[in-house]
Parts: sequence; C-alpha cells; structure tokens
Amino acid sequence: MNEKSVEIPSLWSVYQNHFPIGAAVNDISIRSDKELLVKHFNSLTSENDMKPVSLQPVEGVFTFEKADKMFAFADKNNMKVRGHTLIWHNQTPDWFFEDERGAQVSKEKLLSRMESHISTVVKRYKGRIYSWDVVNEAISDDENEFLRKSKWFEILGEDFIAKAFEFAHKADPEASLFYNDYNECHPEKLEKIYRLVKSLVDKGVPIHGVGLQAHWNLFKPTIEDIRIALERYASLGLQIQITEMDVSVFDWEDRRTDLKEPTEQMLEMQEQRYEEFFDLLKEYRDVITSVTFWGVSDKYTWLSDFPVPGRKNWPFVFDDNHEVKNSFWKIVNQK
Ligand code: HAH
Repeated sequence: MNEKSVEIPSLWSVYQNHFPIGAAVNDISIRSDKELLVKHFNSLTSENDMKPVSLQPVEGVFTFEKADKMFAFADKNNMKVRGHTLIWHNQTPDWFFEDERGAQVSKEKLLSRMESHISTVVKRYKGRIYSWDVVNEAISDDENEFLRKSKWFEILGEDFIAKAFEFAHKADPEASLFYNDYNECHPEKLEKIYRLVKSLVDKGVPIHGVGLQAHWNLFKPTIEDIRIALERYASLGLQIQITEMDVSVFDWEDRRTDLKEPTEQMLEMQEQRYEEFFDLLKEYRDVITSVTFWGVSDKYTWLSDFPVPGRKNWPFVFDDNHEVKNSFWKIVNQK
C-alpha cells in the first residue's frame, strides 16, 4: 500500500452512525473491485444475479450459484445484503406468463408461480437479507396511467403487488420489504408512488419501506425536488432506502457520444452534486436506513450502455483505475 492510500478513510466507517453504504456487484466485480468493496462498503446487492431470470430461468430449475458466491463474499467480509428483486416486468422469463401451449396462463397458475418463486428464493436466504425489493417499477411513466401495463398487472390485476408482499412476508417475517422505483423525485411519479404505497399501508399489507433508485445526474433532480420527495415518503411512516444511486454526467436528453473522458466541468459539477446529495441524506438519517450505489467504480456501470448503447459514463466516486475521485473527498469530509 502506498502512503496516500493509507490516508484514505473507509466510506462505510465514515457513515457508520448514519446508514450502511452499499454497492451493486456482479461475479466479475466481486473479484476485480474486491479491495474497494472490502474497504469502503458494508452492504452488497446483486446487480443481476438475484433477478427472476437469473434465479429461475426454467420453471422449477433454480440457479443459485452466483448469488451464493456473493453471499459467501459478503459473509466473509461482514457485509449486509439487500435483495433485488422478486417481482419485476423486466429480466423475468416468459414461462411465468405462458401455459404449456404458449397461451396466456390463468390467474390461479400465475399466482401459484409467483408464490413458489418468492417463497423458494426468500426462504433460501432467510435471515441473511435485511431488505428485499419485493416489487420493482410497477408504476407507469405515462401521465395518464397509474400502474404499468406489465404481464403481472394484466393477468393478476392491481392485487399482484399486495400478494407479492404477503408471500415474501410469510417466507421471511424478519426481512423488511420494499417497493422500489425510479424517477422517484419527479413530482408526478412521486405522487403515484406515494399513492400506491399508502394504499398498501392502509390495507395492512406487510410493506416496510420505499426504495428510491436515485439514478440522478448533474442537473436533475434538484436538491429541493429530493427534499420534497424525502419529506413526502417519510410521512408514510416507513423506512426509506437509496437503492441504486449513480450520478450520470449526461442530462437525460443529452445523447452525445463523442466524449472519451469526462470534462473538468462535469467532474466539478459532480463533486458539488455528491456533496449536496450526501449532506441532504445525512439530514434524513432517521428515516434513511441504507444508501447503495449501483456499482463500485467508473470502470463498469450499467449507464455505459443506457440510455445510449456503448456510450461510456463516469457516475461514481471511484474512477476507472479504482482511485478515489474528488467526489469521494466531498462525501467523506464531515462538517
Ligand atoms: C434499474 N432500472 C433496475 O432496477 C435495475 O435492476 C437495473 O440493473 C438497472 C436499473 C432503472 C430504469 C429502467 O429500468 C428503465 C428506465 C429508466 C430507468
């Protein structure tokens, strides 16, 4: 270890009186980013390996190898694990929704497949997962629509959400159960998420928190938008977790593909954003029970393929070479 790295504080230790600091990982990054993970993070989430398509690609055939490896790594290094995700419209195999002839499955059959998937997965990791994203992204982005027209919704109706929470709670009564979504600070989407979660709470459904994905960028959302969202979600009396944080250097509408490196200006703005985000999150530490980045270092991020395929992005506080960026110093400098 060189002299400089000795002085670098551990991110999770700096935040230990606030909330755990997590990272999304995959079977490559738990090896390539091992040192950063062990030093700076005390919570892990599988980026893809616990999604339905990874865990049950064929009906009744469960593939737990990669997830198990992540648990072994987490256990060895005293890290907590967040589970992502049980019920989603993406990365879920078609067999869930089809009968043996390829026609749409009946309501009863889909419900029993849902229960079997949730109960098998949740029981396997019972007691080892502190929070589960039970339902991911069920709200529509269309302003004239409340719930997304997913297969789950089409076949089971609105009740699919409550059912998923009930099955998960039955399988692990100790785990805290979350509804997770993106554009969570966008005023219209925020109201829809609030309405959905409130209706679940009012019906007595076992839901314990709202997951804010926090795929933010240099321009949006504003700190004020985030504050309004935190206040609104906190008023539900549930936990809040930041589940998939990254800070894209591109605005959503910006589809430029010519950059080989982030500009100085981008990095400076990103530093300031990170500082403001974490100052705000610290203010809400009574309700925020976890903050997870959707990756580890700029070397790999899903944003280097989304929304523009193949366009590199630099959204984290560790750079391409696994070194700390100035953004890191902004979030560890306690005031
Ligand atoms: C998230 N969606 C997902 O929850 C996560 O599982 C995935 O690895 C990456 C991002 C964010 C999202 C989306 O699915 C569609 C449009 C915008 C953002």
